[in-house]
Amino acid sequence: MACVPENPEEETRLPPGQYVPRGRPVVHYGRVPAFRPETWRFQVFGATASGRVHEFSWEEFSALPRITVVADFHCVTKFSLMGNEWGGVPTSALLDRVPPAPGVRHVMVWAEYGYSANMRMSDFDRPATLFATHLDEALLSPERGYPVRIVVPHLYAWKSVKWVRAVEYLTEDRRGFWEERGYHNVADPWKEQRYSYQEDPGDGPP
Ligand SMILES: Nc1nc2c(c(=O)[nH]1)N[C@H]1C(S)=C(S)[C@@H](COP(=O)(O)O)O[C@H]1N2
Ligand SMILES: [Mo]
Repeated sequence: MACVPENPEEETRLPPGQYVPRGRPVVHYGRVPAFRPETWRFQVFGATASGRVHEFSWEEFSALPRITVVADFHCVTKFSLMGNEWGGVPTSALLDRVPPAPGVRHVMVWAEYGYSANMRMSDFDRPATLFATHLDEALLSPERGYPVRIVVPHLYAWKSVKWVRAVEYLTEDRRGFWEERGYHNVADPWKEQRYSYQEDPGDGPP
């Protein structure tokens, strides 16, 4: 007997090669860091327009404008989490507060313990890309990135860095943690850009 999806529309929302798992897997490399609001800082460094490093305390970061985004989430290991409601600070608010220098085309997002992911400024700057503090109206749980993770819903989920501590503005592209270890520099799930051997010239640093 053919397996007919209950809601055919849900199926067209799945990028090629992805499936919806039973549970809601948590995935990361290494340990879950502790959050200490007094010492926590969010740094913006690299090619800022001012030439200076900008730091937000937890209080300052919490005062930034907020949005809600409903989006699906696609891990390169092929599971997708559908219809997540993320709440947090849009990347546009950060770009307004700390403008990049004119030549910035790429961004590196840094987490606790040195995990990182690079992305094009055009992906960072999308209206649905945000620094999420909430998932489905609750504070993020520690293992999902509390207090802040970036969510880049239109790229594979390794770009959605948990426990974000810094954003680096780049005038030249550089590979992050998984991009250095054989994963695709751009990571568009609709094009199945999983591995670096699939990259076309121009997709990544030389
Ligand atoms: N800091 C950090 N962020 C990370 C990772 C990681 O190892 N460290 N793993 C990524 C990967 S591969 C995925 S699939 C998602 C998983 O998010 P989830 O645990 O909320 O499902 O987090 C991403 N963000
Ligand atoms: Mo992943």
